[in-house]
Amino acid sequence: MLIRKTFGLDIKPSEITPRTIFDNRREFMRSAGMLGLGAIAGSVVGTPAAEASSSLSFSKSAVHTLDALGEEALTDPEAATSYNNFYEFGTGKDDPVVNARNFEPLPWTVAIDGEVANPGTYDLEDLIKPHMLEERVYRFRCVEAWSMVVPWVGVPLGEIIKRLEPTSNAKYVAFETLFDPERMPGQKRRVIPWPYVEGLRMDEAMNDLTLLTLGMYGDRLPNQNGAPVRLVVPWKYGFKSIKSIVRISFTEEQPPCTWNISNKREYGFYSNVNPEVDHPRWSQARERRIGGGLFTERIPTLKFNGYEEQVAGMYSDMDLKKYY
Ligand SMILES: Nc1nc2c(c(=O)[nH]1)N[C@H]1C(S)=C(S)[C@@H](COP(=O)(O)O)O[C@H]1N2
Ligand SMILES: [Mo]
Repeated sequence: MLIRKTFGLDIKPSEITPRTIFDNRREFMRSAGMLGLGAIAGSVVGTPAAEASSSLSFSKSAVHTLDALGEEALTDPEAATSYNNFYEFGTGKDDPVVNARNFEPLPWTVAIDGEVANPGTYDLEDLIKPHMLEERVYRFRCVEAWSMVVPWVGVPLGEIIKRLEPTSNAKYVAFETLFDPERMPGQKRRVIPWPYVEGLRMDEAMNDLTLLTLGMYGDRLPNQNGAPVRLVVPWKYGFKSIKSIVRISFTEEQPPCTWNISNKREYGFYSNVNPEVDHPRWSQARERRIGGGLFTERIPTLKFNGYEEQVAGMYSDMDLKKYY
């Protein structure tokens, strides 16, 4: 069950840090016995048009809590922002936080094209501004069997898609990461085909859980986590949650996906979290929450990462062993 709470709070981004938000939240969780208090900055000050694209500010904020998470602890933000997969900044888990340090994500535009009534190149702020920002605490499960629980901040992708008005031919949504080897030095080596691409079926893209994400822990996305805008698809393995998106295309055919192209046998298009279907080289039955130290016990992985109630209906007539 989803509980939606909305409220407006006017704090300037400079007045909050991820750490204080995190600590306040833990304090609140302890006292109220639940997850869900938080706010992302909302200050739309009369920014001159010429400067609008180098800042990101929003007038509204909201909190969206998944009560299914119960009292599961949030992952330490230190861990969630320093143990990353982001090959554009290196293949090691501790590479992105170092190599993305000088990446300047703003200004940022997103190209919208394909089977859609409102194509164009949108400034990120213009794409987001008409919508309500929400904070959502989601489990996030990498295909490599580590996981985390993160308060993301963003807009349900479906709301933006509705505004862009896809045509009746649009069956899929494709996403593309920035390709700029000078700014993303990992792209100087062809470890995977560049740019990183991903895709969702239209109903998956429209599902209320799918979040076009701009922040985490009450602040903007750190570069290593996919600044300034990424996808978070919590019932799928982490690689579907593509970072630093510069293009969203509406297509009739199933679009290519980076890991599926690179290794079809190991990574399918759907990639729903499924403890019953092992990766060819390891079990998917259990996972390790990051941030808990070396001896953290592995916990059972949940089907659809625990979001079965919200998403299983989309796959009811599909053999999930075949469509992995
Ligand atoms: N562009 C791009 N997006 C990406 C990746 C990447 O290498 N490049 N890695 C993916 C993988 S495998 C995971 S698990 C998540 C990791 O997100 P995090 O660093 O915020 O935990 O990002 C996904 N999105
Ligand atoms: Mo991953």
